[in-house]
Amino acid sequence: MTQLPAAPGRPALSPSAHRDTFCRDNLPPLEQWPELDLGPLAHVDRLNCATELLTGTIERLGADRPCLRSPDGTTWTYGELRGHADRIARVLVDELGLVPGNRVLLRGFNEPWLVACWFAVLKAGGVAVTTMPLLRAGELATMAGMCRPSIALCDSRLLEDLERAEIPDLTTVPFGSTAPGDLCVRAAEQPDGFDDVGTAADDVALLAFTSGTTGRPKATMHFHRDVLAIADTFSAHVLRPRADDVFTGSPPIGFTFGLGGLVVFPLRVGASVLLLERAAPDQLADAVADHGVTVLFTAPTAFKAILASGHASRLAGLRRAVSAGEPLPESVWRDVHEATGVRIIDGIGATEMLHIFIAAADDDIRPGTTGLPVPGYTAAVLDDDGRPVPDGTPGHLAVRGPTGCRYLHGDRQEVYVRHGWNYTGDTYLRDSDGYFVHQARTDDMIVSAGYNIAGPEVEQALLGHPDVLDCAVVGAPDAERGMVVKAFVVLVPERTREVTAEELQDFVRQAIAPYKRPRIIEFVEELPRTSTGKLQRYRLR
Ligand code: 3UK
Repeated sequence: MTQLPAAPGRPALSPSAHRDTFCRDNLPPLEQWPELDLGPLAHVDRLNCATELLTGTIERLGADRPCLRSPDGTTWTYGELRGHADRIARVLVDELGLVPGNRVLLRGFNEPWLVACWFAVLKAGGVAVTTMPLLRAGELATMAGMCRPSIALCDSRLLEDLERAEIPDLTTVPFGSTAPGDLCVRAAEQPDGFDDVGTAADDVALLAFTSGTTGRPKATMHFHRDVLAIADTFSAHVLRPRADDVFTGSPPIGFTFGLGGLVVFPLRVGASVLLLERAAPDQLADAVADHGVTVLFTAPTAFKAILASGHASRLAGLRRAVSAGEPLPESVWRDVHEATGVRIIDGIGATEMLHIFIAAADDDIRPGTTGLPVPGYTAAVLDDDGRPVPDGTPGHLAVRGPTGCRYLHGDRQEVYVRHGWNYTGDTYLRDSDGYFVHQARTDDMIVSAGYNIAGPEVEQALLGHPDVLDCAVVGAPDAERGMVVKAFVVLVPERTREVTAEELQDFVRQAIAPYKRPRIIEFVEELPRTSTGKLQRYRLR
């Protein structure tokens, strides 16, 4: 076991429960970690987040509460979920030979068995590597090459791509069917109960891959402690869910936005979750209306699409709606508010930070800003040398708190972590009231004839036009100006009149400084997005 020395803000690691030392062996060197402000978790030495989220909640609130729901009416109580997870953990350990520290690749839709598998892996001291159903053989092979799983638990409907990935030394067990050999069948034959492995608070619990809007995935490493830290910061202080809430949302559990919003936050407080295998915007709106959902997690594009299809009123029963992944245009916030009375909580999060670190709810919300640092986190806007810039000036967003960036093998760690801060890669400004205002991904800033133009500001202006459904603004090379602003525009399908590029240019010129208007406009049917729903601006460039 590697014991690393302490430094200010970087406590020494506790003795690991992992017999397979792959994760500790491949942590970035301690001096390259961000500074951590652990808060109340600083003194916790042993911790298994699965024990806390299941047994901890059951001890406080009882085992009979509804926990996981499916649209077909299936409901598992907390006790049932723990029972399934215990029996799967027994299969993992007794039949598949899992030892603590082994990575287990999980592949499935958002549905109860995937969640049971995730808990089983953590109970057994394994490291969960949850992947998204949309990923194909090549991507799965790349990920497996990086994190070297020995076992894969895969939805029986999604086996094909995993098999085509031909991952060496991998035992794959399908789940979700009644076929002989299926994990669910094998688990049903196991006795009840399982003794959770007493992991260290700083043993790695999960490896999460970044969305890779530029196509190169990186694996981030998060501890058992971190899983609880996101519940005890963003969720406890900003979201403030109640035990009677019903959560749902669109992000895959393989994306940490979905893991937090659809597993960790509800289970920390004894709430229930409606898990949707398919959550296109209209299905999402219907699910909210039909199942009494009170807390929704999704991305800005889904809110846009729900508004465009005229179904926003289906969201009126929500107590909370969270938007993350991309900037939430102010017009979308206002339109949703007007149509439903719901005040969307915008929050910026990142895979490297595990979840959201700047956000605002209720009366703290200022539409058009992301909000304030989540209690437990500190945020700053810094210049290229790591010095704070004056309020109102754009610069690099830097954050720190109880969670932070640790790339597997320390690969490109020095790009994200500098001067003890996590640099998210976003250009932000802080206004005079301390609110953080998103400008653009730093790589997406457009420099045209000496002006700095933030693509998302132009996108917001375009979205104000009633016939614009979606758009993306990038810099296109230009001999005279260096770069010019170019917009890709998706028009509302059921528009009644012709829309020209000139009309949209004039419209933008009325809303923001004329030099920011798109000089080139291309009408397209749809925009390229990643499996986590993010615009791939680099593909448009
Ligand atoms: C961008 C936002 C403006 C921003 C994520 C919530 O998106 C998540 O993680 P990723 O690693 O991407 C991180 C980057 O996405 N971004 C996210 N939220 C916002 N930009 N406003 C926002 N509200 O560029 C950030 O650096 O895919 C989000 C929770 C967990 C997550 N992993």
